[in-house]
Amino acid sequence: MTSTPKPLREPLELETVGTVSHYKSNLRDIEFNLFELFNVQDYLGTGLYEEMDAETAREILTEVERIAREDLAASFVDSDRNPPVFDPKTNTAPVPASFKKSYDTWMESGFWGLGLPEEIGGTTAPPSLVWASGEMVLGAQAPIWMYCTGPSMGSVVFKNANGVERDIRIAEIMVERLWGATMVLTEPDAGSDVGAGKTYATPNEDGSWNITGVKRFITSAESDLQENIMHLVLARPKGVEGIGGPGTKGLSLFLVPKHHFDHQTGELTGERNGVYVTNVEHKMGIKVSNTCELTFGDPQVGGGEPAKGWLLGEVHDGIRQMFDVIENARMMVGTKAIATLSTGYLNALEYAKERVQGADLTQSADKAAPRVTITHHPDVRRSLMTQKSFAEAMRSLVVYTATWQDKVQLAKAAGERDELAEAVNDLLLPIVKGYGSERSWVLLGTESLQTFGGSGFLQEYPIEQYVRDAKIDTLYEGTTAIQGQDFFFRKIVKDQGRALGHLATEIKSFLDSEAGNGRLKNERELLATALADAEAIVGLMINDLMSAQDDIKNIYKVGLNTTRVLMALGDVVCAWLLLRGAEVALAKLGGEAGGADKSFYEGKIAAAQWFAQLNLPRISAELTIAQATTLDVMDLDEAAF
Ligand code: ST9
Repeated sequence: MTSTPKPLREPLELETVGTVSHYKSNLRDIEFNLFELFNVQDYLGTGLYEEMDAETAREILTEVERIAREDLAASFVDSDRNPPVFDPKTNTAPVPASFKKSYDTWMESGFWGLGLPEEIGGTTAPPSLVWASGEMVLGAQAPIWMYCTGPSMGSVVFKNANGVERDIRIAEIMVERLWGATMVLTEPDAGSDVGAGKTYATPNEDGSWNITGVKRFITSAESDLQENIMHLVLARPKGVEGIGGPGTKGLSLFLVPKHHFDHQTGELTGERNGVYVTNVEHKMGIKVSNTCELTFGDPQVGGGEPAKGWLLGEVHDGIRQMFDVIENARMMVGTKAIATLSTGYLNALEYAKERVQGADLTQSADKAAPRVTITHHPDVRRSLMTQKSFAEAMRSLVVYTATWQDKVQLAKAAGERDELAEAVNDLLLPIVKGYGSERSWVLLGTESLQTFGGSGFLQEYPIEQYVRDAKIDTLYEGTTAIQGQDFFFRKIVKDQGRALGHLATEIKSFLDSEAGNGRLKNERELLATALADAEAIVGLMINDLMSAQDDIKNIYKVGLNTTRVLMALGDVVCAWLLLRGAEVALAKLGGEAGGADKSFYEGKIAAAQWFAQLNLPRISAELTIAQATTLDVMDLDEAAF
């Protein structure tokens, strides 16, 4: 007898969606990371986090999980099949009703305020809790998170207000009135190269500026979800001596509202500002997330009004200010990708446990042998364990990175700076974003979808949408190539290897320990070799960089290996985190763990061993490839490609 598990939803009735959720969370593993591996309870309930004890944090996670699975996931399919349609006459692109309902539920929950400063209406919470709960929102319906970032961008305005009362009040209004907000960097000819932007700003006598130009790929720049949208815009001051030079350092950050408002009360004045959405892109995935062309101050567009903006903090420090948004958004994109792989894996697992196909390989010669579920087949097991190990490794990576953000926040609350925590967080961010998105997108396609066989290609199951929705994660907020460059040039070389050195020391102390009571000996040895190989890749790249002082072309050799070193160190860090988790799991199994916990811990150990055995030996090959780097491909005539 053969069986095919029921498709997710059919028909796509709004009333029925939500009863079966596409989203499969892994709250058990999220809690494992927070409370068993990284022990955040040690600082919850005290000091800065006095109001946020471990019990409250667990309650929040449970409720966010429920909302994500039931309410946010409910609009996942409908908002993909019925995406917003841009109306060029009104410059609008309203979202579907199903999505609005999900959005309203999330805003009513108040959880969007987690981690924002209390001074502007937020709720103090450690970033580890914010990203742990964020994973579930991003896995269930990521565009909700993207549309609701007005308050968090308000916190960037607050942070950078530089004592300017007007801007502090604007930040408060953005939170009070739950406005939308956007990050506006990209232009048609300024993508990765933000410093090539041409949009310019000229000062007005009343202290405002007129912005002129066209921006592209602006997320959430139009919808009917909020009464107003505050655009955070990079533009180059023009005609003012001493500012507005070339490159990123000549950019300033302006607050440009969609509608004018009273800067004291926040009430809309009824006047439209001259910033209009002039196109909404047709995309491969996350279709409900409006990706807009945004035109500023064009007399031919809308009512032809000037686009008025206000300089943030009255300082011309735009790129640094914008990186407060970008860093958060890079963490968000990595977490989104990883969350999608996790639900992709859990959907594939559910399918594989039910799908009956073929005989067990040991009985393949017997054509009458009983058919078995595909979890019996070695290649399916290989695939499932690969998905599980990466999803869990990268979840650990996200939570681990966020615990460094906790340290930054705790130090700040104590009136200090934890420079090591800042540097380690900076080092880990391109791994979360670059490595996390690459591994997730590839595995969703090659393994999660593949587990479903031909059914994975159908829209009855969520995986094809996951694949479409996850591809963007390797592209926006800095492509993988940008992450690799950022990782090597800025986070390793500019940092003089301090953060990397700290991480390597932590990994080495794990290697020198008796972690795992003999059970992880082989994996510790694999990790030791992989760490040495990855360090050797860094070493040879630094040599190439030094030799570029004599022969500048050698910098190409570095550029040929920046993505390689990002991925190699991503594997090393992930293996280490999984093995640390396995050590905890072994200790629990040696104690009282039984029932579901026993299976959970056994799964943690198996995933760690699998990950180490499968991925770490490959880093020796990466070193060999890096050692063999030549300039041949750079010397090749373009015509030969
Ligand atoms: C996009 C939208 O893709 C995607 C959708 C997003 C969804 C919306 C949701 C958003 C949620 C966010 C909410 C926020 C809430 C926050 C909450 C907080 C609680 N780290 O090397 P240089 C700075 S948008 C920090 O010379 P180039 C630094 O100031 C489009 N700072 O660069 C530096 O000066 P210095 C995304 C960094 O050669 C200065 O930049 N687009 C970092 O001039 C100049 O540095 C991109 O991501 C860093 N890692 O320019 C652009 N790096 O050195 C990708 C640089 O003195 N391109 N700075 O400190 C790049 O990143 C380029 O490398 C480049 C190069 C533009 C920086």
